[in-house]
Amino acid sequence: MDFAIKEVKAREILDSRGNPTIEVEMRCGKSIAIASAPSGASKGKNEAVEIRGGKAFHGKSVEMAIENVNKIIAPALKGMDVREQEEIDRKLIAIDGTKNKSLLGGNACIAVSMAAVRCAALAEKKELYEYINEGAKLLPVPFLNVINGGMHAGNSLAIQEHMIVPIKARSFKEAMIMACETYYSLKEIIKEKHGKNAINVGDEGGFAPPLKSSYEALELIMKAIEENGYENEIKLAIDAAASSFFDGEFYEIDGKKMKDGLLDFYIELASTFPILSIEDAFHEEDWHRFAELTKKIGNKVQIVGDDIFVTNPKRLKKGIKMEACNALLLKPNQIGTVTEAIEVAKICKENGYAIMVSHRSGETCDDFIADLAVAIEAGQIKAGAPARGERVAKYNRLMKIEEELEKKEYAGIRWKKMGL
Ligand code: 2PG
Ligand code: MG
Repeated sequence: MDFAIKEVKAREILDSRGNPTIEVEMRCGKSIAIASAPSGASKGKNEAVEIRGGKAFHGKSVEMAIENVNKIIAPALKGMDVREQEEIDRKLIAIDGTKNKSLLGGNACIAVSMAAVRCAALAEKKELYEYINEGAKLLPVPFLNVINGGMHAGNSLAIQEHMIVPIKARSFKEAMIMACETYYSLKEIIKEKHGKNAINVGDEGGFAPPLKSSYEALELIMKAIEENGYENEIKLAIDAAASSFFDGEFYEIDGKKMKDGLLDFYIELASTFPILSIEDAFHEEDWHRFAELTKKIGNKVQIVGDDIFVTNPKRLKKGIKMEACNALLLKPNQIGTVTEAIEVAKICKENGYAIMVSHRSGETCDDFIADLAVAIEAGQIKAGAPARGERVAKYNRLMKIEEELEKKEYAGIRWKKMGL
């Protein structure tokens, strides 16, 4: 068997917002793998840098990142053993030489890194999740964003994501059935209350009704859950993405300006609704408020760090030390290589942090994160609403994995141990 990398080439494709992104094709022997980079709208300041520019696409072209793959990365990786993922990723890190992949581009690096894992799995004739972890069997609980706000929607909701979490399903498939049924009901409820203009969807496939507050949004979702009789099975979660409504001094949310009051706002919200997880409750440098929230309600609510950690081991370690959160949002493109993302997951496990693998608001139909979530036994994944091709690609892949696995477990069962 020939495992030497023969060819690496990149091209420009479009993501779910019509923005250009990078797709990488890698070949070793007869195995050809492709992978593409997703892209965020509510990006953390400390994420790996996406290289964009030029005239086309209003300056958003990724041609320069593509050139980096074709002219710099490809010759450097040629001949390397595709199974040596760490060596491949270390090489990318070394060539780049910056703290935030700003020379090669985080978008170039992650697409190459993902293509390499996939190519190795193909060459070994294994499924991707199985190749990364032979013993993987844990299907994640899906977090489905059914009402979009913030930077993902054209409405006035400050909170970016209002999610349903079918923790009490018996399998991943059953979780998806419950989620879809709730989603259909929610559509009817919104239509009835706010008219048919209100059922258009946002970037992640959730509805984007013209609501004024997240209380209203969560009430509508609760109604949809109750109509289906799932009030024991489905809980709620939010991603505030609070950096996007912080003006440097105040948080402006649901028509009010707050500072310390935001902490009480979340406590109140979590005592009114069955919320089991709150992500990015504060802006990305508000470490102390994160720690205070975790201290106050972290025993019953998962406090997830996204922009605050940006899947970066240094920032995660600081957070662990400060007890800022109790969970991390894992987005491989925030750090730029699969090896580093897996390292971050390891640090989480060693320190009792939960892990939620995540898509980006700008996505392609690449389903890499579905396999990754199973492989690292994250137990949680968020990939948007059960609508729009780039969102369901991940959920469909997980249903297939569930069907394939002989020994399997749905992570909802594990959450029971946390009293949820
Ligand atoms: C988030 C993500 C994904 P974006 O904030 O968690 O939902 O959004 O990709 O825009 O950063
Ligand atoms: Mg987030």
